[in-house]
Amino acid sequence: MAASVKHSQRSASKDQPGPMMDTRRREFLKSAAMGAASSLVAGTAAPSLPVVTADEIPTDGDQLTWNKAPCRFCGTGCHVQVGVEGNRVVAVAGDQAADVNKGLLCVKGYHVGSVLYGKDRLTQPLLRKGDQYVEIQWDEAIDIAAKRIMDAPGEFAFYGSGQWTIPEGYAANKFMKGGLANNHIDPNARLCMASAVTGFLATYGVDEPAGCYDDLDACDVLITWGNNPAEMHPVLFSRVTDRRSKGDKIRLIDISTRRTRTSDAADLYLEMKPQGDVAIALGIMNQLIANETYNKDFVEKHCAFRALEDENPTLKGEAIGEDEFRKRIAKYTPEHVEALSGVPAERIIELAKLFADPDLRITSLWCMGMNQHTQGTAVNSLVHGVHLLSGHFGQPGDAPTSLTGQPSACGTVREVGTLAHTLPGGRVVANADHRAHAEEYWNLPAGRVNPKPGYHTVLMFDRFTSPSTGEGDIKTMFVQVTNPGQTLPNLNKLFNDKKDNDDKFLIVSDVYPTATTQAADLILPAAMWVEKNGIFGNSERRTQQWFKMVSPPGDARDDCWMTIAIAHRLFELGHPGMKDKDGKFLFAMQDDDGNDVPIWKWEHYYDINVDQQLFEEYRLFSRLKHKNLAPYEEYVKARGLRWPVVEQEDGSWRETRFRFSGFDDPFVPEGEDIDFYHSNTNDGRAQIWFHDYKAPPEIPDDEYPLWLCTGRVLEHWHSGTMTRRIPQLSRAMPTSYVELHADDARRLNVRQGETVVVESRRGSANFPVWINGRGKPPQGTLFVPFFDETRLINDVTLDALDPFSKQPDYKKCAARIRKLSQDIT
Ligand code: MGD
Ligand code: MGD
Ligand code: SF4
Ligand code: MOS
Repeated sequence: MAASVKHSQRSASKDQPGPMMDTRRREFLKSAAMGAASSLVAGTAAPSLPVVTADEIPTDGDQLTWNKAPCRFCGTGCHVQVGVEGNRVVAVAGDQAADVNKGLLCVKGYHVGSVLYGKDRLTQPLLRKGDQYVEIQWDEAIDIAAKRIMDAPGEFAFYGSGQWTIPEGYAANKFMKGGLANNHIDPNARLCMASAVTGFLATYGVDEPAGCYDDLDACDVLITWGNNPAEMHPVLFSRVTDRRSKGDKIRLIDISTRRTRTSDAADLYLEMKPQGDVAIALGIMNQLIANETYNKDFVEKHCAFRALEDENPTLKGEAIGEDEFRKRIAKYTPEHVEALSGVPAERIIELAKLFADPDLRITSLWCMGMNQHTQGTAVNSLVHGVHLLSGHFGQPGDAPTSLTGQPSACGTVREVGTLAHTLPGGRVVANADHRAHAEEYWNLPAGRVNPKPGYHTVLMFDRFTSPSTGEGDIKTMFVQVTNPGQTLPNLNKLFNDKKDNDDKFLIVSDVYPTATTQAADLILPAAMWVEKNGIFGNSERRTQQWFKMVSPPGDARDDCWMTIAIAHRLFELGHPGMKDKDGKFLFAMQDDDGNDVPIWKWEHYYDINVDQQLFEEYRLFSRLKHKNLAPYEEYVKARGLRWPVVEQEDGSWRETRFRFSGFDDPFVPEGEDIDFYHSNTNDGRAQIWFHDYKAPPEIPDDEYPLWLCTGRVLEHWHSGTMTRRIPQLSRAMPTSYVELHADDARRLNVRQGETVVVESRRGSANFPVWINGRGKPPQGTLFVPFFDETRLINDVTLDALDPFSKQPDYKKCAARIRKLSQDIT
């Protein structure tokens, strides 16, 4: 287990109490944050918020060097100050100069330094020989990977991550789409953000939120649509709840399928049935129209109405008139919505009244509840539609905001375009002009980039591990910074077969042994976080840079280097795609004096700043769709900048907080209040969509009578590989569990703490029971977090997809519970 990293124990800013007092308060906050979990069986904890106060950075005494970095964990994008002594991270403090967190951190951020120091870090490349792994040298490892690819370049797939840094994702994307002319590259964010992307594209014609975190400082009402920011974006959430202690009147409304810590902090908790969000959004629009309380002026000037085509529906849909919209929405009366969602009709009317009030500022937040959804594209579009129809858009505090979860799901996946159908800068492989631009910037012969989208995540694994037809045309896969062996849905279908299939070759780069490395043929040890240079892009379009501060352990190396080294080996083997138009290596780089630097040799990788060179090249793409980025050097100075970042007459660089709003966005023409300048209808308008409610893909029945929802907890990060190695976090939340309603427990005759089997039509796993725990699911519903590799809930989950985003629904399927040693109860 990890050696603990100290936190600086000095007093915080001037309005906080002195050192002694402050330390005690901090300890109190820390223990309050974690108390619930350690008492898994003992009951509930106080609903205090899991945020720890700022530390002042010690400037005297200690021999520490301090440097800034974004936190390794969530999409909030807090900045930390990292204290290094003798090639070791020994202290971490909240960064008071950072706009996002102003010195605050949650428990994960507070302990982030310890992620580096788990005792079982991978330090040497490992090759599978039968049942054994043997240590090999890097040259051999790179050679093996390159030769597998060379044998069948079109049958190779790259599975990446929203935890890739921007240069890592950019290099992987260029290697695949520009080098191999193979679009089989997709990231884990397909499991996470894909429906948010399709929702933005369908509505505004361009991806990513218009608003930013400043909305949380200005809103009067905050609505959370089935997300739990109190645990998943804690510092961000505290930005709102802190306003209450300053006397601000702010109304928090939590719409959710189970009671969470976010519900505990809310003024109003509305419990909905799974998929009820679609009906609720339709119900609000129904009332705005029926009562003529929508914002006629805003709609007339800035919006158009749209719906899916009757036959062969597409993401673009077709125009419908306002009359047609009125006709279709008429059926979603409050009573009908109550029947579909379980939320009382009068509450729907109340929500509609809030949106009808032009004097309120209303912000909506959502995350996985709306994205991991077979109607994910629909519900994302509908919630944007509620804001557009009511005109709650484009002023500080009035915003529909989709949160991202991973530290760089926006930066590396959406902006760099590492999805199977995208190119950097918000562009797509299917568009000839977009391909031509990519070929120009990459100096490639015309026609190199393949117009056909590659396989999305679920299909990629289907074609690799357990093809529904034939033997599957993906023969070799490279997995970087993600752990699909634990986190894909329906693992028995999509992953577990790999273990017995020697024909397929799995290359995995990770920092620790995981459920995925267990099935790997070649394991590559990676450098992580401040062991390398990096850039992340957070939820509010903020791009954040950091420098390498310590060396990685043993022979662990940067992911970006691995990609470039494999590309260079392919170049040596004569793969034509690894050359540009002039015959030069795809990733050829020079130093300031114009000398070639062999960056594919590890000993030369840090002779120059590879991140900077890749970023400057990538920056060209950012200007094509008004996602302008500043030069690398600007990010070195700042605690992140929100794009579009545009150069001013005095040579300074200005970020944008409110996109499409005339008062802030430099791309809105002078004198306009709002301009949707990437409108799908080419007329500056956003689309208000109509979608019908559809039932969830699997519904409890006699055989599997319970709803199963899965998700996360405060202390752990996804598959737990990092946080379970941090003793403080692991002690606080040692094991996964199943949350169960007390009445269900009584009926099923199971007790608090007893281990039960949770099973579905696809598989099963065992969990201890937690009744009246941190989250409280309603009767007939279970909740299981997925961080525990000893209890794989994804053997149970469903792989049903949204038809447009191809994102699976991890939030609802039919399940049952039985006692470990008994038949079905
Ligand atoms: P989850 O636990 O995945 O969290 O952040 P969230 O989305 O906030 O989602 C659980 C919620 O889904 C439940 O509260 C439930 O109400 C809702 N839900 C279930 N069914 C439905 C439905 O039909 N409709 C709607 N609208 N809601 C429904 C996820 C985010 O967290 C992500 S994506 C990542 S990548 C990060 N991961 C992460 C982590 O692993 N640990 C911690 N501590 N923080 C994290 N932050 C990020
Ligand atoms: P992580 O644990 O974040 O989970 O799923 P994953 O991305 O699979 O995996 C990151 C891996 O990278 C870890 O194994 C870590 O040890 C390793 N790592 C850390 N730093 C580095 C580095 O610098 N280099 C390399 N090479 N490796 C590194 C997340 C996925 O899970 C997401 S994003 C979502 S939204 C889904 N949510 C979800 C859910 O809500 N419910 C259920 N049941 N399953 C889910 N799965 C999905
Ligand atoms: Fe890190 Fe997210 Fe916690 Fe901030 S809120 S400290 S980014 S885990
Ligand atoms: Mo969750 S991409 O991975 O934002």
